[in-house]
Amino acid sequence: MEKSALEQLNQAVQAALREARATVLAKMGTTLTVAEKTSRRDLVTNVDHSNEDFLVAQIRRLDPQAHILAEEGRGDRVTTMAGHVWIVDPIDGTMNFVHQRNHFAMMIGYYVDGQPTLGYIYDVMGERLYAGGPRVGVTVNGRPLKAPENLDLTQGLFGASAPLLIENRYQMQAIVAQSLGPRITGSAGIQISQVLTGELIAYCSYLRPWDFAAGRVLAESLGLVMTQVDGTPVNMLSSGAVLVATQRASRTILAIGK
Ligand code: 2AM
Ligand code: CA
Ligand code: CA
Ligand code: CA
Repeated sequence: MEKSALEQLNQAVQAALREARATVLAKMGTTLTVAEKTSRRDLVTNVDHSNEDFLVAQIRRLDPQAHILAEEGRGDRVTTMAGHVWIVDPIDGTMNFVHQRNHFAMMIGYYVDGQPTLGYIYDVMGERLYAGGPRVGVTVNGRPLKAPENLDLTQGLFGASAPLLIENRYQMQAIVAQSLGPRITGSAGIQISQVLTGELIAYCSYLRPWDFAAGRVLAESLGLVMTQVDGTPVNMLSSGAVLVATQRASRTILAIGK
């Protein structure tokens, strides 16, 4: 794709996300319909559904060749990364959305023949839209975002996930012990955005494709590293324990986890 076409697409997706934010804010003033998916800790609301409907329709309008993988099932059955693949999480941090009315995000990742191309993390209440990709650069609310400093694990706060830390999977307690301390927000999108800005040195959690697709595009565009916690590459079509970190922290963490 021509760079100018990609830049135009980037602006159009950001406009769609701003429109989605306004609708979500309006719906937060009404009574939410909340349902359990697999457990009492795994929720979905009418806003997850309606926002996914909206985002999927916008993507189809902008890219008639889109294959869409969306968390709540509004998209297509995507079995290959060939062609134009869009990966959508309409509300990331639904538990926070329901119980805090804060600390949740919308996420979209766009891959062309498997190549990270555009990514979006929208911190709705913080009103921060992280957007871009390797060819167009990364912005926050339209202003260029500088790559975070390449600090090591001992020099930063560690974005953890409660289950991995409590169950001490992948030596998580030893990893956290070397950092300046753990932080747990309950939204992969918010925590990955904090790695993009350098507020966190790393983030590690068991995630599904829509939890990490957008973050991978943005992280790699800023010189950060996203792999599985065993050091193998992430697979965009399956779940895994995913680590996103500065290059130095990634090396240190992968060595501890071995
Ligand atoms: P979600 O809100 O879009 O489901 C903390 O729960 C983080 O892990 C959130 O980003 C959440 O995304 C994600 N997550 C992934 N799988 C989950 C599950 N089975 N239950 C709850 N959260 C899950
Ligand atoms: Ca969910
Ligand atoms: Ca999610
Ligand atoms: Ca979600």
